[in-house]
Amino acid sequence: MKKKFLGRLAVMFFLCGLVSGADAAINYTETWDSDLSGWGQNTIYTDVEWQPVGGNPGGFLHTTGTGGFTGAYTNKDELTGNYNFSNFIEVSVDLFSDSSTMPTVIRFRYKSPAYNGWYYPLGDVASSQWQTYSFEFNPSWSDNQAFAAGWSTDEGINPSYTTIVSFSETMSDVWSVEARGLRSGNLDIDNFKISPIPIPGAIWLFASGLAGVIVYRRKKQN
Ligand SMILES: [Ca+2]
Repeated sequence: MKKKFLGRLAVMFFLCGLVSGADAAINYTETWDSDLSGWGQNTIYTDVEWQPVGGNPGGFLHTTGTGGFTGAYTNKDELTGNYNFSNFIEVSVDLFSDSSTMPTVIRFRYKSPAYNGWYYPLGDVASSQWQTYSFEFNPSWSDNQAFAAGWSTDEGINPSYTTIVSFSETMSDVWSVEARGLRSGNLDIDNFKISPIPIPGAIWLFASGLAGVIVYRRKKQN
């Protein structure tokens, strides 16, 4: 009986480990309230300035492009690497285009600057006010699942670019994250957030149920 109890205890500790493991996957949130915070120009024709006020709220990134694109990118540790480990599944960002509407994508490059990676089109960013754009994904999707969810690649548009890398390969080795405006002009960026899978309620229920069983068994023994 004691062996059984210890076995159950081991299972419970294992489950607690799972829960805290999921808990360890944390949100990344960029508010730009003090500086550029590791983000910079996404093309050599883009100018990225940190502005202390006028964001949503506080500081924000003000980008101005003249070469047919604008926006900013980062390859900070928190946003790169294997998304299967970090469990990232959702992106949210506040955008504002102060000239006129700006078609914008969020792009994830694979491995190095030599690869274009995959991007998700957010549509035309509004010119009248800050607006939140968000989308969900699964790092293990097949290419067809990613395409069906609205994702795209530059290679799909121009086959002369570098070798096509699958969506899941890209998400297993992300080199950079970028908010890219698809024409010259202004794109302002604030509150970039990427979130992991929330702790499934079922794990909590199962763990607490198991704890209940153990308590019951112990009482029965006494
Ligand atoms: Ca801000």
